[in-house]
Amino acid sequence: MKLYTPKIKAMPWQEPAGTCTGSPIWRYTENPIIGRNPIDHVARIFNSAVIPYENSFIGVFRGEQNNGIPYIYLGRSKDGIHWEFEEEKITFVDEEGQEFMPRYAYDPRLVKVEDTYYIIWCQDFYGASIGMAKTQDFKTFVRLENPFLPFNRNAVLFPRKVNGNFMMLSRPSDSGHTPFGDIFLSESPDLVYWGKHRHVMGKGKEWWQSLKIGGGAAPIETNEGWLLFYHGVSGTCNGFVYSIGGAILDIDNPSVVKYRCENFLLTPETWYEERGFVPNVCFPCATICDPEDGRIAIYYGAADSYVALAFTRAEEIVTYIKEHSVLTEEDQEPGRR
Ligand code: BMA
Repeated sequence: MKLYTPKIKAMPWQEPAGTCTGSPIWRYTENPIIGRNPIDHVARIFNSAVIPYENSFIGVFRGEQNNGIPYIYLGRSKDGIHWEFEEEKITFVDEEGQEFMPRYAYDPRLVKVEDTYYIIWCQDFYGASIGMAKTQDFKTFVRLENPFLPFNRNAVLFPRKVNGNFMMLSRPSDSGHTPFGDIFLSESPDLVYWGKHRHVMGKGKEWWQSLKIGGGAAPIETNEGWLLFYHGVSGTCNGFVYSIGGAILDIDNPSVVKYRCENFLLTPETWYEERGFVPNVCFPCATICDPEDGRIAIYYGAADSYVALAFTRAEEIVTYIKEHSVLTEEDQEPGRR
């Protein structure tokens, strides 16, 4: 099993305390790693993304301010577990360097492609849609054109170009608490013009992902294909339940799903996942991988209130996804036109 991810010096890690039940993913015993009121005027941090940076870690965090408006905050950590946040939200600028803030910003992903870091989030663009910015030094954050028309959420950039183009997953939606949603793929030569839109996968027959799905962490390149941790939602009589699912996409044609696990990999069952501002939410947004030994740390938002960590090993999780793979015809085709 090979992971084609950048070499790292260290990563957050804990061996499983007991045997895993179900999938080979285990939670960090000190979860949640970010608790309530982490910054003076921010009530909750959740659904956030991190990346190794200069021998330590840096991240973009969804901070729900006391007035209820979400913005993105920068955080730094030596170990990927204990985080220090900047007091002020990230200031985005336009190409001329003038301040250019979205009205709100939530669920950021953070992906490095070549020598640039990209932040992709959900914002108001006449309704919920995708915003994007780039940085090389985590001091200046230049906003890019909005990649998609409204309404859209859960955009996830691939960590490298495929067939010469940037690739992005997204989930077209409505402007509210969308009761539907499939994952689509779009390509761009320049991060301005997006096209060649293809369907990747739809909601599943399985109850835990039967309402909608959405991209989670940036896909991880492996010798089996792109390993994708995504979220799957079921609509219960008492509201939505968000679980973590796993799939492997074709390396050269990521709109083709090679394997898709019929079981959830992680579903709300601890107090910090079941209890909070929105109960029963496990929302993956980032991973840190060690290509030397296949360790993977998964960062996920819990109950729209906390950030939590879970761990797995590439070999074990890929084997599990393959052994429990159930594909629909739609999953296997490159997408209708
Ligand atoms: C989705 C997004 C996420 C959130 C989830 C559960 O629509 O808004 O930010 O975690 O709902 O509330």
